[in-house]
Amino acid sequence: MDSFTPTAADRFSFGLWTVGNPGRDPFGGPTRPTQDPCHLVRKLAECGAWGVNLHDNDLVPFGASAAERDDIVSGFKRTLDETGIVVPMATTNLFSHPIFKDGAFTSNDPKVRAFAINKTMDAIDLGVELGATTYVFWGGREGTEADACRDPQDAMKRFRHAIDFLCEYVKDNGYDLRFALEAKPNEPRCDIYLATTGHMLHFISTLENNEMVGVNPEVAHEHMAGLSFVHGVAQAMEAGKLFHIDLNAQRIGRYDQDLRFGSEDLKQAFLLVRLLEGNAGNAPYTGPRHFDAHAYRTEDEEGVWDFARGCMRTYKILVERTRAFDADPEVKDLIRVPTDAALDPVLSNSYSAESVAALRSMDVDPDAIGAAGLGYERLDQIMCEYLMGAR
Ligand code: GLT
Ligand code: MN
Ligand code: MN
Repeated sequence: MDSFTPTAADRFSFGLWTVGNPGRDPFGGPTRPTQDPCHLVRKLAECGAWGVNLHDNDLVPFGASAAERDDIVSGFKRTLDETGIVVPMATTNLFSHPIFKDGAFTSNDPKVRAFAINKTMDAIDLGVELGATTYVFWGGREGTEADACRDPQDAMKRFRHAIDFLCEYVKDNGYDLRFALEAKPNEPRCDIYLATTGHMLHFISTLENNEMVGVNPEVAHEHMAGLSFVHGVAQAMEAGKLFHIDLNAQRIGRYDQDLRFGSEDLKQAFLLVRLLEGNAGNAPYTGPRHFDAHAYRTEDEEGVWDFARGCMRTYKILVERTRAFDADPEVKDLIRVPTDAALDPVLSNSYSAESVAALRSMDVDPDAIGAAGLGYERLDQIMCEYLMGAR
């Protein structure tokens, strides 16, 4: 036990599909046994996690009878009660069964779309029964290889219809549940619709019940596209739309690696934790810290728990490191924002004749400003030194 040992107050969660991943990949079968969900919950509790998330079929197999479902769910609920582990988020598996091979909500076939909406209503009921207040939509199969198969505009319309319909389902049932849409650029499809968090944010603004829909950005998914995850998350936070987050690690330009949090691109992880914790004076993110990551295929069960503890420990170490960075007087000095009594009101108030006059008569020397250094080399080096433990 040390100050980096996780507690329930940290609100760390894992998916059943993450710590339960048996190490299968496209080139080989499992390298470790499939674990019972109740066993995974007990082990998560032992490791200091607070929550567990699930797809409908992580718990209840596809095609199970109502009696089988109820039996499984009551056993799972008993384990949740015994361990104190909560279910903050739930989602639907709309990607494994062959019926979804060409998408779920965006499929050309009305039978597939209807099946997907119906499956999601059942999975929402399950999630709510287990206590979930966030519902994630990851459209893994909502995309194409042979792009001439449908007009992508129709895909947007169908996806919108499904989300609008399901928002009404939630309201109709009086559920306390918000939706979080998760973007991914590709894999398993050649191209997936709504490829980035930015695409999702605009799509949400077109929904009938847009106040109950936000985003669930994933580190790996934005990095696959070579984008800044921190900028995407910040845009979502600024819009009041960061409802959930999938933490993991990923090298740019590769398949979806879903690696242990912080194990690649530590600098981005540092900046992300700094943003989520609100160290730079911004409003912090208050939702669950969810790890959507997998242990290496090389690991046995013990390695899976090393992986889970590693995700949480790295997050907590980065909380401490980022706080130290922001408390450093030299850093404070380097990031101090200059003020200007005449121009600050002009730049924060809306358009007026006075503002135009103030801009027309401003006292700005472009050459002097252009010639002055900003000290960002020093700033970034200090950040690297905090990361390396040299400061
Ligand atoms: C799947 C995917 C993840 C999503 C999960 C939720 S399922 O593992 O790779 O990114 O968050 O559906
Ligand atoms: Mn994810
Ligand atoms: Mn991923």
